[in-house]
Amino acid sequence: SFTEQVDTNIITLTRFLTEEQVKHKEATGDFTLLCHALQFAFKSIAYYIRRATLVNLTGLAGSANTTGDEQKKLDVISNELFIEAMRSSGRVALLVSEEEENVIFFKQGPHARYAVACDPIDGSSNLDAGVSVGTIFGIHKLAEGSRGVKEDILKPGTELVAAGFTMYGASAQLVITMKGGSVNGFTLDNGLGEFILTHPNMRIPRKRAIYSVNEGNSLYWEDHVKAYFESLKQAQPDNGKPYSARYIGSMVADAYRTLLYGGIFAYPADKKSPKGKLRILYECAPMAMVFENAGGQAVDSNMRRMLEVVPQDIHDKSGIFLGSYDEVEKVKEFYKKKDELK
Ligand code: P6P
Repeated sequence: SFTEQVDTNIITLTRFLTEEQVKHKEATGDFTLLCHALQFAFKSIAYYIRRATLVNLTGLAGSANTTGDEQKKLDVISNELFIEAMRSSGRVALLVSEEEENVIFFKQGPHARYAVACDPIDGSSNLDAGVSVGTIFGIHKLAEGSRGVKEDILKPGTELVAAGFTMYGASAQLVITMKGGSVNGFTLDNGLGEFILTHPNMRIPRKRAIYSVNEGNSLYWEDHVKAYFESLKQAQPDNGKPYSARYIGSMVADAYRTLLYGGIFAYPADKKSPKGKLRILYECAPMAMVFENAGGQAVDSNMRRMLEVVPQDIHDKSGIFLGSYDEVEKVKEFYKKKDELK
């Protein structure tokens, strides 16, 4: 019959968040409301990106952001959208955005118990080329009694209450994980305007012969990093084949592929970027939480667990190796030999 054919077990993000909330008796609903504001922001950004080329939003806005890159109109719109969505939720005391030099403090009431870090449009330099870009976010809870100060967000990723990203590709894909929880993927149904659970309990393959790094930086890499990537290009003992290379240059797209297929993504600290390029609060730590909760690993250039790295300031950067459990173990093997490999 018809009902047997139709998959009626459609779980929307809204239903998923409510089911999560009722699992925690002490839940006030504040976190759920914050997540509704997040999903509103993602839907709105997805809308603008889908129309970007049509309404010529991809030109330069003429202003430059704190990190000096030329700001594209979509960066500006997405950043403002995200800020307003967080402010109007009434649950966010402070926000760190890649596009804002300083912390944004919202004048809020007692319900504002969260600090949010975000990169509203990560990979925006690829926008004009139609490459998938994304929003990356991390959510911290304020310390007891705090009204919201910078220190509330300068914490290790182990204290994140939730993190994830939305990739704006053929359809918008949201990946979200909560502290100690699983990783769940949702696909935006543009017709309904609903995120539908399409990838429940995502688990990254334990290993996969795919590496994702900007080889154009190899001149600046440390010797053990060069030796590691060279080793991937040799015939591997298990099947006699070298690894495949896949690099998009948009972290959300490279991370999403690595999460689905397995492999290793890396942006090592090097002579050109001694502290690395990717930012801890809104690129490295949220991705590290997603990958760990999916059974993978994330370490910095000194092989420290990324989630234990504590940023000193809001735009601090780090080297990062992110991916399948066994693939990160291989990096550690080369790191151990670093003094021999000089
Ligand atoms: P490169 C995009 O600008 C970004 O911040 C990340 O999304 C991406 O992984 C990285 O930089 C790409 O950097 O130096 O390889 O162009």
